[in-house]
Amino acid sequence: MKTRAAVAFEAKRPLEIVEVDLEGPRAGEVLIEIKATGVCHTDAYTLDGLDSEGIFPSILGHEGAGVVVEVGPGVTSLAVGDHVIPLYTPECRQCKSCLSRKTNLCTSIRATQGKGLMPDGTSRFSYKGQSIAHYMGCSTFSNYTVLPEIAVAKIRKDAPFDKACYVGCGVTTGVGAVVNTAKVEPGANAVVFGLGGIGLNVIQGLKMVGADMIIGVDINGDKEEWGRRFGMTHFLNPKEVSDVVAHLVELTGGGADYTFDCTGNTVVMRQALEACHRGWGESVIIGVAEAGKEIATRPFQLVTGRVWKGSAFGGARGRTDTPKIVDWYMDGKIEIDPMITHTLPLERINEAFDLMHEGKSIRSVIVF
Ligand code: NAD
Ligand code: AHE
Ligand code: ZN
Repeated sequence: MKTRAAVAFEAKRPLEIVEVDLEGPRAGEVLIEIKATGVCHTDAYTLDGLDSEGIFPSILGHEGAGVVVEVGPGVTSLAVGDHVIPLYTPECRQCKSCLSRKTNLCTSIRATQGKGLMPDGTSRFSYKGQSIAHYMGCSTFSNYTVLPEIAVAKIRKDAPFDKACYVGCGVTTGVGAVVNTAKVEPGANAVVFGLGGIGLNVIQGLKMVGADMIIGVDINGDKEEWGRRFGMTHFLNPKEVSDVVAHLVELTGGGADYTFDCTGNTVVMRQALEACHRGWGESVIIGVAEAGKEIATRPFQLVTGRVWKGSAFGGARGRTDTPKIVDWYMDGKIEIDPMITHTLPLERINEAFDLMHEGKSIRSVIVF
């Protein structure tokens, strides 16, 4: 079939809206009509050529929601008409990682996914006879896309697509980092670095679990109002203090119980670790750093009890947990609507990237 898609032909070049060819689902795969997709900073990072796994040409996008329109042979858990969220972190429930119960990082199809291919080693997308790579196993910047059944979460039918799509990455990543990765307890104090589409979800997760002091840090002063809207109690603009770590240690009476990096900046990651309380403070890295960047700190920081952790997709097991997060939204436990600052048609998708880079959006959602 033909489908309209925003194609990343080359790094650092705007996406082009073209009609691409899409092959139907093979065994264990489903065809999904994408109804809406968010634009995450990770899409921008790959488009900007900063991703060591970046492949061009490809169809980016990994924060979608849509409807199953065709199922391939052997598919048992999904049916035509199901409302779904594509998962860049699948959940096969059979691999070593899934069975370990220690991680959400299902490894069953990670190798082909990282190469922009379906599990059988081929792409379903092409343009003028040239193969186009899938992205993070999702390619939600296409009106139709194909995914393996194990990488699709079935959600309730009354959830609006243009909000539910955000659960496909940003909401789950932020709230999940608090609930699943850090397991923050009521009364804890926490610092969140970077108040964008992810950081604000960390803040609302902290509020939800009853954190006491919730400090937001951002170089964009406009983000203070946004943070306070979702439960932030204190704000710090690093441009206004000489020593960010010393300031935060002082403010928290010795250091934070939990810190979260939602910037992808390795200097900030170090600050986040060092702003943790001696003996027990835990720092969770969520931000994705540019290819070639490395983190550093004095080992003494860890010897004296601070803990450095990472979190991918909020530690969520996609097929099991995302439907529950959609329920939390529908039941009013978490908010999504105010964070979606811009809703645009596919033809205007490059504006979503501009708005993000200019710090003018929290989340832009593309509707088909
Ligand atoms: P965003 O652009 O919406 O927000 C980033 C925020 O960080 C902005 O408010 C910006 O002003 C702020 N910032 C930038 N540099 C800063 C600095 N030096 N100090 C303080 N604040 C600073 O991006 P987003 O969509 O929220 O994504 C944030 C990061 O999380 C990205 O690196 C993205 O790739 C990553 N991410 C990771 C996962 C995961 O599973 N680990 C999932 C989604 C996104
Ligand atoms: N490809 C990059 C790593 C990118 C990365 O860390 N991705 C996160 C999700 S970001 C969503 O917005 C993730 O889930 N990582 C786990 C995984 O298996 O990719 C690189 O550095 O090569
Ligand atoms: Zn994302």
